[in-house]
Amino acid sequence: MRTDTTPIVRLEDYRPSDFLIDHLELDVRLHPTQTRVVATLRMRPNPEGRPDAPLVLDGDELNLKAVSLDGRILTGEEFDASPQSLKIAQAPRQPFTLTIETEIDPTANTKLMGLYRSGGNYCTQCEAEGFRRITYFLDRPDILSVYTTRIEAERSEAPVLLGNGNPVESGPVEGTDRHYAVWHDPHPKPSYLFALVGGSLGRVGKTFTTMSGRKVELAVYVEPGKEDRADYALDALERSMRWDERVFGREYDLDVFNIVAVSDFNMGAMENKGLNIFNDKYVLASPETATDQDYANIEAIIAHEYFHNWSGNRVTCRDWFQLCLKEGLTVFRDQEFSSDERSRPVHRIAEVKTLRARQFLEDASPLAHPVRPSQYREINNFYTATVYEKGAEIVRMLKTIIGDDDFRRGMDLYFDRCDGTAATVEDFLAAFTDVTGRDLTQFARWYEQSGTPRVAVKGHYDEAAQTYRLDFTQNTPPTPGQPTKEAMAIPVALGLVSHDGSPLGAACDRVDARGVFLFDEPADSITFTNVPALPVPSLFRGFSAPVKLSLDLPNEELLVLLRHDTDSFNRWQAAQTVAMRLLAALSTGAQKLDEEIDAFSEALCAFMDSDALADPAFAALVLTLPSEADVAQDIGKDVDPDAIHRARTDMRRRIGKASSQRLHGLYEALAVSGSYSPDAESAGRRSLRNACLDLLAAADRSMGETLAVTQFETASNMTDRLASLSVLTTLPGAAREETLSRFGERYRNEPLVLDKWFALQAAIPEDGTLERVTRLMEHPGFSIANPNRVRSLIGSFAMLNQVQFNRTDGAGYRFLASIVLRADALNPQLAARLLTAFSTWRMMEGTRRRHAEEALQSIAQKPNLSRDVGDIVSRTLD
Ligand code: 0A1
Ligand code: ZN
Repeated sequence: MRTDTTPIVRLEDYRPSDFLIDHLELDVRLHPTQTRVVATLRMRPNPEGRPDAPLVLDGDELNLKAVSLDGRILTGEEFDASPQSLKIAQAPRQPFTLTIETEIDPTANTKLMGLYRSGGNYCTQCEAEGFRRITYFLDRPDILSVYTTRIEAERSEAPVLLGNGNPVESGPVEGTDRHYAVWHDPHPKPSYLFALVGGSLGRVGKTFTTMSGRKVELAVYVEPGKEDRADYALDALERSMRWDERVFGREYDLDVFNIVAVSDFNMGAMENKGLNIFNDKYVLASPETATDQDYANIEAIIAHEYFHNWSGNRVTCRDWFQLCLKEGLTVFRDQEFSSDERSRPVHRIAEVKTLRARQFLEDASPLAHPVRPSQYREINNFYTATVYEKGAEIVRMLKTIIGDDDFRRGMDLYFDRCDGTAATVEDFLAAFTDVTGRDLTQFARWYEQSGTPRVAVKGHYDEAAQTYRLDFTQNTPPTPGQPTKEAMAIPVALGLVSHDGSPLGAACDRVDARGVFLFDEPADSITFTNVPALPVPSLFRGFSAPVKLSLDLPNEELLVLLRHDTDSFNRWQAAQTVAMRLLAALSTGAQKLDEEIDAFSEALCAFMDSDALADPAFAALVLTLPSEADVAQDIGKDVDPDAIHRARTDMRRRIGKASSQRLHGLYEALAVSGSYSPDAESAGRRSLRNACLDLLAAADRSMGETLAVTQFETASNMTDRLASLSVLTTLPGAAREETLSRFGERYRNEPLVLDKWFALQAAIPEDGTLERVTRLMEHPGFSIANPNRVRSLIGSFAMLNQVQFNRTDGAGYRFLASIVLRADALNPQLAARLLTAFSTWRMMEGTRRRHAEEALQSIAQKPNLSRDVGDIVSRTLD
């Protein structure tokens, strides 16, 4: 095992900074390899800091040129500088001005942190600790400063110069080909929210009038020539701003709001104050190049970054342990926005699918950690599904427990009270305690305790007494560093459903007016009275808590829920539970399931007859079986991905055969003519039609091939074209290869479309895919330096291709290990994220487990690993 020697940062060691920086003036002269940064810091000792502490500023790979204090250049004896820090032992005990000049090389910056170049443009990424790669600073989120930034560049190289806040002045630099722009951001902010952009960019914009009547200039900047692909993002921004005013009473607070799309970016996007920087994948959309899912993602991420203006920027985090304070809350806010803009139940199902696929997986893996971790080696490794998605579930549960009105009152109090501060999870919860008078101490465990709670429920009907009792127990499995667990406060939204769907007059005094029972003991029972016949319990409606439920109900009763529950989430869940039972049983060798599979197929047929056309998006979800990865997670140990793949293919075939007439009927009925629109309803029809195509192809390969090729040829938009190509990837043969190559040729100059093409091929569950992926790495459109390309080709292979990544000969694992090492030399964050594909290794059967361990060890033993990769590999092996 690798012993990691990088220091551990602990929450319990937090102490306020010894110095404060009230104002920062930055003068940045952009140059491809020798950018000069002059930072003028107006500082003072922090009254809450230590009185005689030295001043130690953070740096990362910096090249110091000069430093002066109150206008006097310091001599070498007066400070101690390295690329990693700048230390002044005898800093003044009263306000002072420190001026620091550094030189940086944005072209050589392949980590994409700090100032770097993307497609010839200059841009920055400072969260979490990138600002220290621009200048020496107290690079921690509780240092809030007012920033004034002057940016200067060659006019031909960077005609557009953008910074945080409002534009103040701009003009030529006399006697040169250079020009400059000055930006001032009046809102004190932490350094991680700093940004600048310089480059040649196209612009789309509009004016927005806020709720109090102020005018704001909105703009989206993209690669010149792609302006028409930015309209949807601009529209989503305007809708987000309106929604935040209406639903949370939050108004925007600057004269401009700029979004810039760049093609090299480690994450989805970044909420820098007034200057959001986006991965272009989440900005650019046209019917020809983007799918319905892309449009939905753009809308959600534009909203997410905008909502950070309050949840993250106006109220920021005291330290990085509080990351969920801004991320969980902001994910919750963007989920609510998308639910309001689209179909709430359909969106909820999509959220839960992601939560289970990513967060439940993480929580059951060696990388499990609390929503608020108590320690870290590398903070970049904590931008996780747990912090984001489970963090959002906590906010949702809080709202479920206290109700909509108190939730809004609590949010208002939190924003008002903490505005302009760097806050903690305790500050957040205190606002809700103060408006409701509720003690949230036990609820706060959701932030501290990792692992997914298991809730087991048993129902007992007493015919004579006409009562129905539900017995609940809960337990949370051990996770790294947490061998024992306490009971959680779990909101259970529930109801009883009769076998024929007729209303039941049952009542239970433990269930509140919103239909919620708060289950906060290790075990508890509740009893419904006035229950005339054996009911079917519908538990965790709307997925009211992020737990795993085990409920002793036969399949027939679950299928009653599919037919009659008033809660859409649980209708979908019922079908999924039955499908999962069948898939898990088939994968682990059960033979005699014909009757059960037939009964399930019949229920799906009945569902299609009654519901499919009424809500196509929902129907598409019901008709989609749990993924192979979901089944693997459900089985949990000694997993054989080949057996799971066979089981799922077989189930799809049988369901497809049993319902082929209906599927055909729907496929025909759902054909849309006319021009493409990305709205949720049209997207829903396309998703159902494509789900039908998938099942039809599973049932009859040659018919599937004909339909898919025809759809590919006649498609008027990327959603339908890609869906047909995706179906074809499941059908080996000449048609597949030919269609793939036509697609690759057609979009050879469209990197974001090539990403889809890479991803589809990397996920082909057949021998030969590893060789195909290796070949595609030589494609002119691929680059190991670009995160989108790497994630599409290598990430899809490792995360989506259960069968080929987990090859029994270990070649998939060795391949990933070699790529992780190559990527680590360029971009450690990217490498560390790829490496998380190994987090499932312990649940594999023995041969695969041994190969995976060897591959992990081969990484762990390499010298000079980045802190990012070193941290993930050591925790994965622990
Ligand atoms: N705060 C951003 C996520 C983000 C985090 C780190 C980054 O550095 C590479 C970039 C973006 C968000 O939640 O959208
Ligand atoms: Zn965020």
